[in-house]
Amino acid sequence: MYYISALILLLSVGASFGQTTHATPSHQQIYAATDIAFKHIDRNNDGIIQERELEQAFIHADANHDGRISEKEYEMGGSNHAFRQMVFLEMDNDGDGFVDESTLLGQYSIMNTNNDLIVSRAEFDKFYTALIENALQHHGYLLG
Ligand SMILES: [Ca+2]
Ligand SMILES: [Ca+2]
Ligand SMILES: [Ca+2]
Repeated sequence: MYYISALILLLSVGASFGQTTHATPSHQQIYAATDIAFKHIDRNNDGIIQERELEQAFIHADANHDGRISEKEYEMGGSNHAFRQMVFLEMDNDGDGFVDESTLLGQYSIMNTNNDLIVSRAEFDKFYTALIENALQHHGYLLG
C-alpha cells in the first residue's frame, strides 16, 4: 500500500499547477510538483520516504477505506481536474478505474532502485518526473 504517494502527488501536483490550465507543464513545473509531493509525504522531514509515510498517505487518500483509490478519491485533493485525471489514468495501468495496493507496491519497488528499503529524494524525483511525462504523452490531450 506504500506507494500512495501517487495519490498525494496528485493532490500536490494539481495544486502546484494551479490555474495554468491548457498549458503543458514544463520540466520545471513537473519538478516543482514532485518537490511539493515529496515534502508532503516526508512527514518527519528526514529527506527520505519511509514505508510508513507512504502507508499513511495511502490511508489518507483512501477515503472509503476499501483498499484502493478511485478516481473520485484521487480528485478530492483539489483543483485542476484535467491534470489529475491524466495522472490517474497513467497510474491505473489495468484500466479498472482504481489505483490499488499492488500497483502502489509495485511502484514503490520501482522507485527504490537500490533496494535499501528507503526511497531517497533522487529516486522519488526520478520516478515521478517520468510518470508525469508518460502521462502527458499518453493522456495529454485531456489538458485541452
Ligand atoms: Ca521521511
Ligand atoms: Ca477507496
Ligand atoms: Ca487499476
